[in-house]
Amino acid sequence: PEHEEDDGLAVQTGKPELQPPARYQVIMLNDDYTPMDFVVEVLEVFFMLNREKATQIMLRVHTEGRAVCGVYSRDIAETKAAQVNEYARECQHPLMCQIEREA
Ligand code: TYC
Repeated sequence: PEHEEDDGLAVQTGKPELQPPARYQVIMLNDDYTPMDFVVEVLEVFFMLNREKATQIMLRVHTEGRAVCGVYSRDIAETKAAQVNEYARECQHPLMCQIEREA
């Protein structure tokens, strides 16, 4: 027939073409200058964490150098990291977030 149904598999590889959207971790990095209270506030406001969870993550960043604040679609992760970095800069703190694609 002239028209075949799309079976959802790529021609070359035979693998499914529709992948679930990739997930991205927003990772907060330690520094020597940003006040702990400021980091906790950022985690509460931008990642919707309660005081207890925000404090746990802040302390993990402080002791281990970095920690995951949340996992999102690429757009949301990029936006959250940019918002944190912009807000920290406005407040003249070196606090930084970056994003990493999950394996
Ligand atoms: N290390 C900082 C201090 O001693 C606190 C801090 C925690 C900074 C977490 C950044 O992402 C961070 N004041």
